[in-house]
Parts: sequence; structure tokens; C-alpha cells
Amino acid sequence: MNVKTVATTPFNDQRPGTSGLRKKVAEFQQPRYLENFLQSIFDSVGDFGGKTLAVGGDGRFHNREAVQTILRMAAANGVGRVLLGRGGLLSTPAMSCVIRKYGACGGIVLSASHNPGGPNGDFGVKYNVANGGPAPEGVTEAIYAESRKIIRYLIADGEADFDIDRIGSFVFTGMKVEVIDPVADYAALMETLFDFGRISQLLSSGRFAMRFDAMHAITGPYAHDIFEKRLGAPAGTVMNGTPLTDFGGGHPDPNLVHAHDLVAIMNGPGALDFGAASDGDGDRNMILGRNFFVSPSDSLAVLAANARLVPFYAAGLAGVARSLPTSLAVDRVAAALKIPCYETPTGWKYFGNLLDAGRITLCGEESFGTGSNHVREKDGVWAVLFWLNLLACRRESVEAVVKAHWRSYGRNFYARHDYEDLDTEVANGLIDALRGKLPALKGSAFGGLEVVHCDDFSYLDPVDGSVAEHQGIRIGFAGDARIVYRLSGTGTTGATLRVYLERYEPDPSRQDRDVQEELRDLASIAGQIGEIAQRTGRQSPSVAT
Ligand code: VG1
Ligand code: CO
Repeated sequence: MNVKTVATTPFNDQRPGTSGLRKKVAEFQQPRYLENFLQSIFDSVGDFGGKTLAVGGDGRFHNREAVQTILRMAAANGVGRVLLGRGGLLSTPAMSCVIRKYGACGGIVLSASHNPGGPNGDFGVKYNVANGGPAPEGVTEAIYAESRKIIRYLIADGEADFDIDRIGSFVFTGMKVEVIDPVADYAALMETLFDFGRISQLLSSGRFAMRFDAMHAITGPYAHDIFEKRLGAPAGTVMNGTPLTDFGGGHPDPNLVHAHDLVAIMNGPGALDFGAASDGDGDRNMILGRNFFVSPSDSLAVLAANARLVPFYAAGLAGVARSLPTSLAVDRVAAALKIPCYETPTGWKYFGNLLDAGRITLCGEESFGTGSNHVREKDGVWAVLFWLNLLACRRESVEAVVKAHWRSYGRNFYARHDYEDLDTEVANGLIDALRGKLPALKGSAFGGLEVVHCDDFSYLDPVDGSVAEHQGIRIGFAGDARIVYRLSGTGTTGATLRVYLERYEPDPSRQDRDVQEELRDLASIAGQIGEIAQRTGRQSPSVAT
């Protein structure tokens, strides 16, 4: 092998955010940019000598080129073997599955998840550790520190590019490369969790019609294989199922705004029984019933309440966890089940320790992410299978299942308002000002709602004792109403302020009311306390979900 040492200087903006390093494609295409970040991973994580590294991405623009760079740098840094998804593809949950199944020491995921792709879109790199989950903050901060002082990177040259489209075992620049089917291991895992027989009966009964919208992103091949081939759903069940490097020009974010093709099919007189969508890298999910949207926070609560219907969770749950802005709906299920419920900062990396320690079995976020201890990432197709398994057992509509849940536990009206592309200083100033107001807020009242607690959320990890500070401003009102403010850590231009609103409604006769209507007063209080209009000049959010 011909290892070249290339001199470099730091880029000062390589701090990973909520989920890896995300930048515009053009930034990643700058000479040395990707190389610097990769070398920072190799140098800070330490000894890769002879070990196995998994590599794959969501297939977006620049994925294939980046894989070649990773292979050359992995070889130069002494990696023993790379497990590569064919075509450079692996969904985020499949990556987690592969790392765990083959005992890899880590994995490099190429994705900017739900952010748009293509030459003018976003690209991203995320490092996962040996448990299959996103690197915890200690590791990402060490990578960042390394990137600030990097002076050289190592790369193997002297051979033509590696053919990433052939399955099999090869040697490339002296390193073993095993090209694997990106779907097979993941699909096999799914078969061990769910009652495929029962789901397949439902899908072929002629009484149940569904669509899965892969949004031209990574889940297409997974969904074709699992829903159509293994479970026997009719061809055409999967829509937008061919991954495209620019996601067909769309925004691969499974919500009511961006998954418009699916939303159209799921509404109106001819609507189907079940609809679902996933995001760019396959870790998010949106669940729809006939003319009915399931909020992600409710979805987590419903899955927790019905977990025993699924073979893998038949013995019950050890505990559950949710990120701080996720609604308190799952807390009520945990209380009824008498199991612990943990509140963590935003981002999947905070669930890893709780899952590894066996303290929780299910966890989720309001941002269309749900998962369990079967891997260490959130998992879109898994969530869809979970819903299908419970629908196959309960033989009720999605709407009936969710409404029955509200009747038993009460409903948490919930909304998220995003103010995108704000000036970074303005956004930081808004959060700083809120932090300053906290001491005076407690006990004060807004429109008849009294503030009963408020803080700048800080998380003490009960497993390793690490502390994550400044994770969001929480304001809790009497009667279980809440506002949470935080800034996004996944954007690539300006800053995004996220304002999360929720209000508990125990009265069944009021639970069917309109969400945005029910949260109108709280939204205006959030605007008032946060001085949103004065500081940002925005009268309304860019997106309300
Ligand atoms: C967003 C979501 C967060 C999620 C993260 C990664 O982060 O709010 O819940 O974990 O995206 O999801 P932020 O910092 O922008 O709010 V994904 O599907 O991009 O892996
Ligand atoms: Co994602």
C-alpha cells in the first residue's frame, strides 16, 4: 500500500451538531474538508488497527465520491476491514444493525438525513460507535478538538477507484473490503421482532390498503423487500421507492408539508387505511390513518401502551425515554405501566446509555423518530412494522386506536413552530434573554396560566454521570401545559428557533378539537415571553407541525 501523508490546516467549523457534521455539498467538496474531518475521527477515536469499520450512506449527491475517500483513508489509517453497503448505501438503522451484528468497532454514515440533497443541497458525516449508536458527546467533542489542530491526513493512493457495486470480499490498497447487501441483515432482524405471519395476513386480506412513501430516499429498497416481497403487499404499495441523489428535488422530511404525495392519497373519500413515510436516511417515520394524522409524540405513547402485542416486546418494557420537547403523552403510559420514563436532551445519542444499560426498551422524539433496543438508532421502517403489527392484532382503524388511547390516558395537544433561517446572533440573543428571565418567571401568570416550573434543561446521564447543559428552555404551567424553546443543531444556513407547545386535555368531549386552535393562546404566550416578533421580525413561524 502506498500511504501518502498530506499536509493540511484546520477548518474551524467542524463541530458535529445534533446528528453529525452537516454542511452544504459545496463546503464538503472543498479540497481537504472531508479528509480533515475523517482524519479527526481516526485520530481522536484512536486505535482502528486491524478492526472492522462499517461504511454506508443515504445515497445523496456526493455519497459515492465520499465513499472512495473513506476507503483510501481507512486503509491508510490501518483499518483491518471495511463493511460497505453495496453502492455505498446503508440506511441509518441498517448501519446500526450491521455494526452490532458483525461486531464492528464503529461506522461512518454519510447523510444529512431529512435535509435536501443534490449539488446545491446538504451533505453530512456521522460517526457511530461500537454499540451501533451515534457517538456520544464526549466523542464528538474530541473529534471537533482534533479538527481544530489537525496538520496532516493519511490517504492510500496508487490504485484505481474501488468498485462499490459488486457484492463480495475484496482487497483494496491492502485493506479487506466486504461489500454487503444493504437490506438483507436489516430485513432479517425485522423478521425476528414482529409477527410477519399476522401482518402478511392483514396486507393480503383485501380489506386493508396501505402506501409507504420512501420520498426517493434510502428506504425504497428496504420497503420493497420487506412490505412487498416478504409481507406480500401488492406491488405499488411503495411509492417514490427509487433512491435518487437529489431525492427528486424534494425535501425528504416525512411530515404533512413535505410528504404531500402521500398526504393526498390518505385524505378524501378514497383514502387508504394506512400510510407511512420515512426520511432521507430512513430513521424517521410519519404514520397516517384514513384522513388522520398521528403526531409522533402520540405514536410513541401508543406503541408503548401496545408493546406487548409485538412478539419482541411481549414480556413488557423495562422503561421508556423521550427527548425534552417530546410531549408528555408517553409519561402517562409509563406511569400506568409503573415503569421509569426518562427525559433526555434532543438527539438520539442521549438514548444509547439508557438502552445499553437495559433501563429502557422504547424511546422517541417529537421530530418523527421512534426506536427501541433492537438497534441504537431511531428506525423508520421498524416503526411502520410496529404499527402494522398492532393493527393486525387489534383490527381497528388507526384513528380508533389513537382515539381510544386519548380516552384512556388523556390527550396532549402538541405543536412545533419553527422559525427558520434567522440571524444567528438574533437567535442566540433570544435564548440568552429567556435564560435571563427564568428566575423572575416562576409564579407569574400569563392569560390565566401560572408558571409552575421553568429552567434551562440540563441532563445528568444516570449511567455514566456525564452532564449536558443548556439543552433548551422549559416553561411548565399549571394543568400540564408546556413551552420549550431551543435552537436547531442540524441546519446549514443561519439559525432555526424551535418552539414546542403542548397542553393536556383529559376531557374526552374536548379531545377532538383542532390542535392549532387549542394551542393558539399558548403560542401567543410563547411569543410574548420569547419576544419572538420584536427580536426576529417574524409574525408567524416558517413551518408549524
Ligand atoms: C432535529 C430534531 C431532533 C433529531 C435530529 C436528527 O434536530 O429536532 O429530534 O434527533 O434532527 O434527526 P435539531 O437540532 O435540528 O432540532 V435526523 O432524522 O436528521 O437523523
Ligand atoms: Co434522519
